[in-house]
Amino acid sequence: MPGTRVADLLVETLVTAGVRRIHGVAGDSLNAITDSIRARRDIVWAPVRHEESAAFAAGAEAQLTGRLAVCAGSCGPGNLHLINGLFDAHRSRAPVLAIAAQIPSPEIGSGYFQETHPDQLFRECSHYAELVSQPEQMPRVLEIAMRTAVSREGVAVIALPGDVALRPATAGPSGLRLPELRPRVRPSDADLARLAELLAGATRVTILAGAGCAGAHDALLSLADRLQAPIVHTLRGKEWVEYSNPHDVGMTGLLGFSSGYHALESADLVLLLGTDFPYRQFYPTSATLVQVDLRGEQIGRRVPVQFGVVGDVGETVAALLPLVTPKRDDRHLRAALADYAKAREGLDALATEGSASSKIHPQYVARLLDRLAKPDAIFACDVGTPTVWAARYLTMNGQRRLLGSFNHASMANALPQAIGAQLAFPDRQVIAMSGDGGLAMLLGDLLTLRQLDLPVKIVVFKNDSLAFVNLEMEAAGFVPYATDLKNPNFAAIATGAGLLGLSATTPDQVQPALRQALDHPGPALVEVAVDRQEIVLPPTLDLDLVRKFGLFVVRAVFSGRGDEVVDLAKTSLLR
Ligand SMILES: Cc1cc2nc3c(=O)[nH]c(=O)nc-3n(C[C@H](O)[C@H](O)[C@H](O)COP(=O)(O)OP(=O)(O)OC[C@H]3O[C@@H](n4cnc5c(N)ncnc54)[C@H](O)[C@@H]3O)c2cc1C
Ligand SMILES: Cc1ncc(C[n+]2csc(CCOP(=O)(O)OP(=O)(O)O)c2C)c(N)n1
Ligand SMILES: [Mg+2]
Repeated sequence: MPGTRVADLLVETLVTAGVRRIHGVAGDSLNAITDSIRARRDIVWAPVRHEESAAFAAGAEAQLTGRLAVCAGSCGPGNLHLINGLFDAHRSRAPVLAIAAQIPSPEIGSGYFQETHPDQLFRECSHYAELVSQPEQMPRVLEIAMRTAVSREGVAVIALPGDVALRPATAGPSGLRLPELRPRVRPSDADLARLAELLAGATRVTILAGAGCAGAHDALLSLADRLQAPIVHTLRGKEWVEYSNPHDVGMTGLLGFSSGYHALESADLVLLLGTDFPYRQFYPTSATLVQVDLRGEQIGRRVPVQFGVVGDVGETVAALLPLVTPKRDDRHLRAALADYAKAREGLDALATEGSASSKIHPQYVARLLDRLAKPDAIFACDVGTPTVWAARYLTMNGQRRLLGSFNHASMANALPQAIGAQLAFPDRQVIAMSGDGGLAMLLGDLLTLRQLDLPVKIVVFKNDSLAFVNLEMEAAGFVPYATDLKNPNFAAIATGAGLLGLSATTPDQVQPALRQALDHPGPALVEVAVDRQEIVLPPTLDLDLVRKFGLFVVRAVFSGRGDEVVDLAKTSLLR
């Protein structure tokens, strides 16, 4: 491409690799890139109002499509704003390329206006972060970054000074095609035989299934069937594991069900499949632990395991199945399923409309949303109590998707993730479950919905507080402080921003408002005044014990005293 600029080469390389948009906020140091995009029809600039939203949107796009997504920020503060969303993408293993424009190259190192060092700044939230200091590095450095993001599943960053982007390219495009298919990774025959032997020697096997089970639903169920094993899932495993699953006994963890916890605790062997479940307190204390993970470095990371194998869940289970002797005794499975039915009943009892004068239960809002949403809806839930309601009341079905900031746990993720989701899937229903704190944090990007004409639906759980933090404070024995929110009328703000803005303040208004919003062809926001006192505790116990146990768990988890949780569980409070 003689006569083209480095920026043109960059854009051409992205397009060839299948990239169709760059999320970002324009800026002087990005001029060459935006100008290059302006002249083309096969890629667009997707403008947001805060670069953090751009990174979250790219992360969402990458998680939903499994393909490389791209975001960009101008030099200094512009790309610095990307950082939180990039951490989220990286920890979610989303292949994202961030283009961090840099100050003019002759000024680097002088403490110049807006000077930062993106190649150093983003090191912690990326697999690769390099400065392009001369045209001769392009397109090679860009291609290395893209390949790294895709094959190592995470973030890669290139820092590109505005002046270098404007200089003539010295090479043509290489026609890079990104690897799309995963290699088939399965353990050795000897490892599979050992795995089968351990399974054969156990009488009560429970499977803990995580995000690594994506695409392995059938294999997972066949294995569980053969082992008469209940399947407990993690939050990131929910969308891949829970649906059409007669072995499902719920989630474990702080927001999980007591049945999930018990199914793990009462097993004599727990098989960890594609999970990096972080809370050590919730791993069983006496069972043999056996782990399958695509990445060797993940094995035994949370708790010591007796045996671990490197492999893709689907491939490993398929190769293992012929070696597994079917188990006949189904007592462990039956007990776990009965436990789960009880826990589920307890949760469902909380998701009711209540009397006309009662406050709106947030669980009811989530349950209604679940019922009213389309079979292939994409949900994004904010960190805070919306994560709890999503985990407990959304039903996945193999088509629906659930995004959150599950590993990084940043607030304000839902709206920008919904933006990325709707751009990638214009014809699907996209629903953000936002906290009032979370929505306010990146409120500016409400404007993006009109700017880009994205029919995203936002449901705001308006509890006038940072409720999740409130709960943490109470649980840890603090007097709640600094958690009250003086909220605006979000529906009016939405209306002012050109959205359909609705509010529900009594239980009977919730259903009509949600229906109207979901049926609306454009973007819509429904603020629901939910009860802020709603307790986020494991159900199935009488109220007093729920309080005691729930608060105790919260306290123990957040203070790291997990052994006490286990001790408490041993006294059978959970039963
Ligand atoms: C407020 C809040 C509360 C939360 N409470 C809970 C809770 O109570 N319970 C809960 O479960 N989570 C909870 N979470 C989420 C939690 O923090 C973790 O994000 C989640 O548990 C991780 O799930 P995972 O282990 O399945 O996914 P990841 O952490 O993403 O781990 C996936 C693992 O699978 C491996 N892998 C990927 N692909 C494959 C493959 N094809 N084959 C084999 N291995 C593969 C990866 O290498 C990795 O080790 C909460 C989050 C928030 C924000
Ligand atoms: C960026 C960021 N800041 C602070 C926190 C700590 N934090 C976790 S949940 C939460 C409250 C969220 O409030 P809101 O969005 O209103 O949801 P609620 O729990 O009230 O439903 C806070 C402050 C965080 N996780 N991320
Ligand atoms: Mg709130």
